[in-house]
Amino acid sequence: MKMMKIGILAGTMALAVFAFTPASAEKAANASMEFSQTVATTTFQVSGKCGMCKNRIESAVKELKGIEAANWDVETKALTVKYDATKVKEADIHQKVADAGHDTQEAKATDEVYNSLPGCCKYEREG
Ligand SMILES: [Cu+2]
Repeated sequence: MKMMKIGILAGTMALAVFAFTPASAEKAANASMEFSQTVATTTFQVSGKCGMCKNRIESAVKELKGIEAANWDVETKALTVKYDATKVKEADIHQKVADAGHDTQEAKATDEVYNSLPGCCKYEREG
């Protein structure tokens, strides 16, 4: 008798899960639609010199949450980042780049980090 009760209970629970699945799937779809609408793009200048700088800058930025794409141009020194504005702020991206050793207009690398860069990466600093 006890076993039968458990069987019925399990059956009811399975039915309940099944019944709620379509609704939550719809919720998830709505959530991902909202997600795609929050993607922002920013471009700003980042000091650097070579391909090693490019790797360092881009990998640092990609360590942040919510980054969709990051590309730094060696010639123009322009960093373009596609990011989810609900997960990461533009100021965080500047800070992350500075923490990796590269100055931006809004965040400066510490002398310690700058000095630890390989010789080929030591860009001219303002001031
Ligand atoms: Cu470099």
